[in-house]
Formats: sequence, C-alpha cells, structure tokens
Amino acid sequence: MNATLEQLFAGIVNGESEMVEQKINEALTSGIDPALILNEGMIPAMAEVGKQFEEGECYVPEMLVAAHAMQSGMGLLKPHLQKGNVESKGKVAIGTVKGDLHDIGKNLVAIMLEGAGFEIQDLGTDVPPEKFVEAAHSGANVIAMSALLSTTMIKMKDVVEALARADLPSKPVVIVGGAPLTETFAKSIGADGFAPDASRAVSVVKALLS
Ligand code: B1M
Repeated sequence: MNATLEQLFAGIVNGESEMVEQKINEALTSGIDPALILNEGMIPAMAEVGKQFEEGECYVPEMLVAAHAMQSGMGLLKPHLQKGNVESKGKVAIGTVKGDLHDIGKNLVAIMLEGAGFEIQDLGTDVPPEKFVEAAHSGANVIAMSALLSTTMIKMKDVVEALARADLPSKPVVIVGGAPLTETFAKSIGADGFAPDASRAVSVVKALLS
C-alpha cells in the first residue's frame, strides 16, 4: 500500500482525526483517486478495528474514536466522491434499523447515492418501522436500510411488512445492506434488492428504478 494510505489507515485505527484529515489532503494533492483512498486506506481500517475488538485488543471507547476519525475523513472526502449531478433521479429515505447505532456504512451509501443524483432523506440510526413508512408517505420511492448487528438485521423484515400494510399510493422499492447481510437473507425478508457495498448500492437502486 502507498505510504500515505498506510498512515491514513493507522490514523483511523488509532482514532487520530487530525492526522486522518492531513493524510487525506496529502493523498488528494498527490492525485490518488478518492475511491482508492476510501477503499484501501479507510474502509479496511474499520475492519481492523473490528478485528481488534473481537480479539479483546480494543474496547467500545476505542471503536468510537476510530469511528469519529473515519467520519471526519469521510466529510473531507465527500465532495471528491460526488460528481455534482443536479437532476434528481429519485428520493431515497435511508436509515439504520431499530436498535442499531452503526452509521458509517449507511452514511457512505447516502454519500454515493447523493453523488449519483438521488435526493437523500437521512433518517439516522435506531430508526423504527413507522419512520420508514412515514418517509414513504412523504414521497420516498426508495427505502434503504442498513444493519451491522446480527441481532438487528431481522428488524428489516418489520419494515418490509409495515410498508406492505401501509396504504401508499405507490410502493417504494426496498434495498438493504450491511456487513452481516446476504442476498439470500434480503430475499427471505422480501426486500427488492441487496448490495454488499456503497458503490453497488447505487447500481442496484438504479436497476430497481429502471
Ligand atoms: Co460495533 N460491532 N458494536 N460499534 N462495530 C461491529 C459491527 C462488530 C462486527 C465488531 C466485532 O465484533 N467484530 C460487532 C457485531 C457482531 C455481530 O452482530 N455480527 C459489533 C458489536 C458487537 C457492537 C456492540 C454490541 C458492542 C458493545 O457494546 N458491546 C455495540 C452495539 C451498539 C448498537 O448498535 N446498539 C457496538 C457499538 C459500536 C460503536 C458505537 C462503538 C461504533 C459505531 C460508531 C458509528 O457507526 N458511528 C462501532 C464500530 C465502529 C464497529 C466496527 C468496528 C466498524 C463498523 C464500520 O463502520 N465499518 C464493526 C466491525 C466491522 O465492521 N468489521 C463493529 C466500516 C463501514 C464502511 O462498513 O458499515 O459494513 P459497513 O458498511 C459497508 C457495507 O456493509 C455496505 O456498504 C459499506 C461499504 O461500502 N453497507 C450497505 C452498509 N449499509 C448498507 C446499506 C445498503 C447497501 C450497502 O443499502 C441500503
């Protein structure tokens, strides 16, 4: 890996926001593709934090500072990941399901969809089914759900069922994603689409709406 990306990786793992911002600026100035910065320097750093947590080498507070460093880096990278599309391709209501506070993956999916021309309504984290239904009532034609915990991913089914029960003028398409999910799980709960990462979320949403 390029030395700057290696330092960026270490900065996120150690939760050093200033260092992360400095390394992202350095990488951008030296012409490294923003998607490469994200996919090689940043996302693997969060996987490393998860591995350390599993092995008892770090705890929730360390995960939180790493997440904070990741979020500040994403804020800096965001305009470089987006291509300034203006025409809205549809309205996406996105949130992390009830009981789940993980939002980095969800935020990345939102950034990529926004960059691809979709209007984003970010419902945040710990979102109950009623909020997704409310968003569909107010015009969202895509409901996008994220879950990072094997204990919360099942809540997605409640949302799919609540949407089916709701009296909506037109049914939104439902896309789901998050580390513990699979295509098979997505089908089993009645979701229309599944994407394993943020860039594929864009192609799946486009395909579902076409
Ligand atoms: Co938590 N956590 N965490 N955590 N955390 C995991 C998920 C875990 C795998 C760590 C581990 O044990 N190795 C584990 C879950 C085990 C399981 O259920 N399978 C875990 C646990 C156990 C917990 C707690 C229970 C810990 C505790 O309190 N004892 C607790 C739960 C709190 C809660 O939610 N109720 C907890 C808390 C936290 C923090 C708050 C400290 C923090 C989150 C901060 C935040 O998000 N603002 C945190 C973090 C940072 C992690 C890890 C380390 C990193 C997650 C991350 O941001 N990854 C994580 C370990 C890991 O993932 N290996 C872990 C980077 C991000 C870019 O990837 O979110 O997967 P990800 O998103 C990907 C794809 O999944 C996909 O696109 C993205 C990439 O392009 N994607 C979608 C995501 N959503 C999508 C939606 C789509 C399409 C694609 O369509 C709509």
